[in-house]
Amino acid sequence: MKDKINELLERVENFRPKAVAEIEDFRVRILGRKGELTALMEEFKSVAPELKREFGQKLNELKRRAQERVAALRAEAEQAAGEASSQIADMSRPGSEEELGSRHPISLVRNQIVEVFARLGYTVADGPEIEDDWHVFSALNFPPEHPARDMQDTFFIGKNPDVLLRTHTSSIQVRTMERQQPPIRVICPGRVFRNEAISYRAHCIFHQIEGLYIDEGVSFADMKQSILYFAKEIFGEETTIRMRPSYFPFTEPSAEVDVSCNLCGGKGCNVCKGTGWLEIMGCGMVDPNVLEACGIDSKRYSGFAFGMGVERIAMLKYGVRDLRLYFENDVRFLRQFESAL
Ligand code: 2U9
Repeated sequence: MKDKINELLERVENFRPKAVAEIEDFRVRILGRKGELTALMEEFKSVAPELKREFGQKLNELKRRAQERVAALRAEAEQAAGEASSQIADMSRPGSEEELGSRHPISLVRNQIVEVFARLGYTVADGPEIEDDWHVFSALNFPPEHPARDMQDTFFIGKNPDVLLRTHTSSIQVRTMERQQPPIRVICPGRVFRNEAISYRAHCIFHQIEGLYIDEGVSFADMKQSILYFAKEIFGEETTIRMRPSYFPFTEPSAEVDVSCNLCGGKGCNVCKGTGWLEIMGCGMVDPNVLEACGIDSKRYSGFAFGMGVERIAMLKYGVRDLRLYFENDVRFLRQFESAL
């Protein structure tokens, strides 16, 4: 019996509940009517009279220690619960800090470009990413055999050759002209899709911004001045531009626009490959065939259009060497633009 008392005493002292409910279970198991201590009390009745005093004292001690332990554990649990609930109720506690996100560099640059043209009176127009042949190719004077119409360059949806992902945002301008007579001054930002191998300078999904200005008497000189203003606003006041003759089905004459390299000031470096110039966009006077296809009188009206890749502008502006970084969402890259407006 002595061993049983000692063993139970040890268990009482070492009892560490993992949950509040275990305290009551423990009390019932030891002190309850069918508990271990009650059983020992029963056993005590048949103890020899000369041992009764010693065992009686030991049993009383065990009972006292078990009751004290249960009371102490209950008090501890109540205090912990009180602290938790008072923490919730304390309205003066400082709140936990919310981590703020930041704009993606492509969004930042798109917004900057749109703002520059908004200052020149352009409004933003939008259109569908899934398009038809007319709005992406035919209305824009693409001949039937043009390579851009090929599966190699354009993503078609299913087997219907008239359902495709737009390869440029020009389809938005076509839709604008179909809806509205001049004067038209729109800026069209959006995602475009081309069946291209992904590399440091190309991606199958990228962002374009195109612009269109149509009115009576709009000239190539107007286009040059608008693009010079844009270049200075984006790359700095000291920036100069040059135009090189080019060809697009939808503009005639057409040109490619370079800005003076803002890294070397035009002297030549590895970014501008020693030329002092960086290509930023294409532009041209809207081909009369395109105006007519969209229901605009080409004898009365003329206009210019331009187009650029936002990733390319953002690469040149921020010195990013690999276009794939814009699509990987690595926070170590994105955090570098947190403070940009
Ligand atoms: C209409 C009429 C004319 C839009 C234009 C360009 C020149 C051009 C490229 C730049 C790099 C596309 O992202 S890129 O590959 N764009 O060079 N785009 S003129 O001309 C239009 C558009 C719509 C109705």
